[in-house]
Order: sequence, then structure tokens, then C-alpha cells
Amino acid sequence: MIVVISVLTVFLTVTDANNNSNTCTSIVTVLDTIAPELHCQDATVYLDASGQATISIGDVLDHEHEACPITNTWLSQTSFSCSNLGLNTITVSATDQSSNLGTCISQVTVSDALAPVPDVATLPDVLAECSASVSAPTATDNCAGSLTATTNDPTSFTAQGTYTINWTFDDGNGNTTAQTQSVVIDDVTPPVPDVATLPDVLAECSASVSAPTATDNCAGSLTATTNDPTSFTAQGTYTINWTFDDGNGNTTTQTQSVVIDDVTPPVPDVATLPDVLAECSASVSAPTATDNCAGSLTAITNDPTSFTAQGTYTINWTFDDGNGNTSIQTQSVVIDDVTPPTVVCKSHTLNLISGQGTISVVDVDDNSSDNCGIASWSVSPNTFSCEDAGVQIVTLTVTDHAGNSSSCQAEVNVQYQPSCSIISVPTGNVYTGGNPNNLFLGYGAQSTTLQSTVSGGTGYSYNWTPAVGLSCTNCASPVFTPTTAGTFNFQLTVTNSNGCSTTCEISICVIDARASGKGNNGKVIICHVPPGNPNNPQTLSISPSAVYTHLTQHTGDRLGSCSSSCGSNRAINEVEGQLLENEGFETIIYPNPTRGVFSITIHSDSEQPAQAIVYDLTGKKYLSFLISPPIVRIR
Ligand SMILES: [Ca+2]
Ligand SMILES: [Ca+2]
Ligand SMILES: [Ca+2]
Ligand SMILES: [Ca+2]
Repeated sequence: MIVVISVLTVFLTVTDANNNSNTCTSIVTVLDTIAPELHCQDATVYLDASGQATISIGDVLDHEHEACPITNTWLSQTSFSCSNLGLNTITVSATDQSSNLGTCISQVTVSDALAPVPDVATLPDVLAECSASVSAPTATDNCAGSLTATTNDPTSFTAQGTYTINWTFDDGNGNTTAQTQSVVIDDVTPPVPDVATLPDVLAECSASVSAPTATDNCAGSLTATTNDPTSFTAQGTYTINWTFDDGNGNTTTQTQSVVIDDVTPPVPDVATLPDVLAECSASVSAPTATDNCAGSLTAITNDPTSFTAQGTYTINWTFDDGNGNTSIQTQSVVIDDVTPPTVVCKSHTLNLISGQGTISVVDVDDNSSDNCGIASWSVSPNTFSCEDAGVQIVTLTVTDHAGNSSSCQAEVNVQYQPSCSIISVPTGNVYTGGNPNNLFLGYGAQSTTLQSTVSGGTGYSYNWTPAVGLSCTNCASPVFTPTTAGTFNFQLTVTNSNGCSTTCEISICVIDARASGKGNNGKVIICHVPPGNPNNPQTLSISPSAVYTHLTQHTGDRLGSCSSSCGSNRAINEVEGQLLENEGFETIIYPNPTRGVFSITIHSDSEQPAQAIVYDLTGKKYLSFLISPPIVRIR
């Protein structure tokens, strides 16, 4: 429908540059055929807390050109929500009275300008002792709804401290809200010992104590530390002060007693010590024991451990562990010499002095020995005199300290018993009947040399008695010159340098053969035995020149009167055998002395062998040999 708006007369006046004008008139019927000219403007609307926003015409219509009244206007969209965020093309429409429609387009920007609102206005502090893991807070946004905060800060904490988390809520539309939250990690709980009361540590020798444990709310299982020693080797009672430290400034202390007390004595390594047996001496080594603490121990003792004397001893050994515990052990020691000495004899030659001699052990001992040592020696017999000259058997007895003894026999050659003999050697060689022991006053040799022969030793001294008629009394062979008739017995005592003496005798018969009286001077008396009448001897005085004939041709004639006699006038030139006798022992030597072969006959009751020693006249041992009875003849 076209609506006549009006009918108008109009005048048109035109004026040029030169100010010339012209006017015309026109009737003008006014019709409105022109649609309203709308000029939109872009608009921005903000969503409200509910996420809603609305616009009105005025928001998007800047102005319009319309001659006629606008009868109706409207918008293609007036309400917006979060889903419309951004640009929205809105059509603004208007119609005039002539129903002319005009439109324009407006770009309506729907914007969210509301930041999220934390659900909790002020976040509570997060308090923990050990750690915390903080959950993000939430906020509510008009568009985004429920939001969870984000942060670049850590949200998990294990270290003690106070932290601030800067939370950010972002609605995704460029709006953020910040919120801070404090986190306090503060361990105030000390560790709790796992064992309420630590047991005492009891040991005898040593202990190494393990640290106890505790449980801490933060640190978990803790091992105690201490500045005290934890290893003990010395006896005593100790206290260990343990400390549990949770590392967060909280500590718990706990004490523990340690008692090191050795109550076990040493145990001998050998249950029963063997006896120490020795013959001579012993040096006993100390036994050992083993101690639980001290280990190997060597015993000590106040008793002697070295023994040299015979006997039975007891050593009291003590093992001391040094901790007040001791063990004792005894040990017997028996020093018992059961081995007799080894005795060795040697022969000895004893030179008598002043007729006496003594031998000592060393004279006949030839290094006798004993396993343990010799206590005493003895030799018996040990004193000798001249009568013992020759070979004597002595017994050497060696005794050790235990009383064991051994003996051997040794020869002692006792030097020397002299022997002597005397012969008469008339000083002339006129035959007087052949017996040199007879002297005849008045005929033949008027003196005789008493010639001694001595054997046995050396250094002889002589003593002749009586002295009457002798040329000397201390010489070997004095000359006897008688002055009267008679029987003169002279005894010679010979002493050798050993002081041994012997005596020998000689009897000299002196017959006075001098005839006296008138006419007989110078004649000699003889006893004449008539050959035909031997029982009627006659004493004659004859000339000395006739004596030899009588003596050599008339058997029985002799010098001197028939009433005088000197025993046999015959020469004795045969050596008699001598008989040596002993009890049950008889030795016959013939001839003795001799220069050649001789015979020894021995009769003995003993079955023991005997030793025979043959000496020459000087006393020098000539030979020796063993002879075995009962009867032995050696030639
Ligand atoms: Ca928002
Ligand atoms: Ca703690
Ligand atoms: Ca011990
Ligand atoms: Ca012995």
C-alpha cells in the first residue's frame, strides 16, 4: 500500500555564481516508496554472570534515514549466551508506514568479560608434617562453569618449608582469576623408638652394639646415631646415648646399657696334665689354656719349674684371664734317676811314701760317668803300706744322686816292697870247706864281705846290726872281721825310697882254729874224722899247709876242734823253692828267683780267675797273665 504522504507545492529557486537566481514551482505529491535507510553499528555485548546477554535496537542501530516514521523495528537476535561468543551477524530490520523494509547488518561481538569466581574465597592453608599434594581449587565461571585451577608452581611438597601456590583460573575466554594458597610442611613429631625400652646388651668379652631403630612420621625407619662408642672390648658397664633425628629438627633419645663382664674362667687345653718324668732334671713348659676372652693363655706359677734334684714335685699352675677369672691345674714332676753310673776303672801305680800310700778316686777312675751326675766316688781299700806291695785289687764305687751305684775293680800296683838277701863272700879264696858263711880264726880268710842283694824299688838305705866287727853299718856290703869265735847273726834292714823296709839276715859262724900252746904257734886246729872210724873224730893241730889236704881228701874233716861246730860245712848253693800261702790259695814257684824257665803251681779253692804278675829282681813288672783255677801249671 502506497500511502500519500502529502501534496506539496514547491518552489525551486536556482542561483548561479553570479548570484543570479530563478525560481520555479512544482506540485509535488509525496509518496513514500523509499525504504528506511538503516545504518547499523557493530556492537559488543558482555555476557553476564549467568552467561547471558541481550541487545536492543539502540545497541546496533547507529541511525536511520527515514522520511517517514518507522513503524516497526526488530532484530534478528537479541539474546546471546556463551555459545554465541564471538562475532554474530545481526540483522536490524525496520519498516515504515509504507511498509518499506530496511535492514542493516551489525556485527555483534559477544564477549565474556567475567573472570571465574573461586569457589572458596580464601583458600585455606595446607598444613602437613611431612608432605602434601595440594589439589587444585575450583572456581565457577559464567561460561566455563566449574573450573580447576592451574599453576606453574609445584603442588607436591616433600621438603619442609612454607610455600605459596599461585593458582590461576582461566575461563578460556581471556579472563583469569588468581588465587594463592599457602602450604606449610612442618614436621613437629619426633621419631618413635621401635622398642620402647632397649634391652641391656650383655657380653663377656666384647660387644658391638647395633643401632636401634625408630619410626618417624616423615623419615620412616630411622637408625639411631650416637657419639658414644658402640664397640666394647674392655670389661665394664657402659651407657650408649642413642639419638633418633628425623632430620626435621625433631629428635628422640634413648639410652642403652652395655655390660661387658667376663665370668668364664679359662679352660685348660689339656684336661689332665701328664706327669713330667725325667731321670736327671726337667724344665717344665707352662701349659696353655683357652679363654673365651683372652684366647690362648699360658699358665703362671709361683712354684719352681726347673728341677735338678731327685724327688717328686707338684707345680700349681694358674691360668688368669685378666678379668678376674682363674683356673688352676696341677702337674706332677718326678725326677727319678734309675740309671746307675757307668763306672770305668783304670790301673794305678802307687808309690808309697814313708811306707804309706793312699789312692784317691781319680787314680783309678777312668772317666766314669752318670746320666745325671755322680754324687760320690769311693775306692776301697785306699790306703796301702809296704806289706801291700804288688798288685792290689781295689773297688771303685760310683754313686749317683739317686743312690744308684756301680762298681768296678782296678789294679793298684803298689811300689815297691824291697827284698834282700845276703851272701857271705870271704875276702880270701883259701879253701876252708866250701861254706862261705864260716870263718876260721887262724886260717883262710879272716873277714868276709856281707854282700847284700836288694830288689824292689830304688834309693836303698842300709842298716846293719849289730855293728860289732862290721866295716860299716849303713853300706850295702860291709866287711865283717871277727875277733872272737861265735855265731854272729847280722840283720840287714833295707829301706827303699818308698819307705818300705825289709830285713834279711845272715849268720856267720866263726870258729877259732888257732892252735895255741908250746910248739903249736902258727898251727891250725882241725877235726879229723878217721876214714875207718868215723865215730871217733880227733882234734888235731896241724900245719896250715896240711889243712887243704885234710879238708879235700878226708871226708868229714873240718877246721876247728871237733867240739866246735857251725853246722853244715857244706856249701849251700841250691835255691829252695818258696811257698806262698793264702787261705784256700797256694802258689808254688820254683825256682825263685831264676834266670830261666820256672814253674808256677797254683791251687785255689776259688773258681775265679786270678791275675799273675811276675817281677824281676829290680821290681820291674816282667809279665802278667790270667790264670784259671782250680789247678794251673804254667811253664
Ligand atoms: Ca567468563
Ligand atoms: Ca617427624
Ligand atoms: Ca674368661
Ligand atoms: Ca744315674
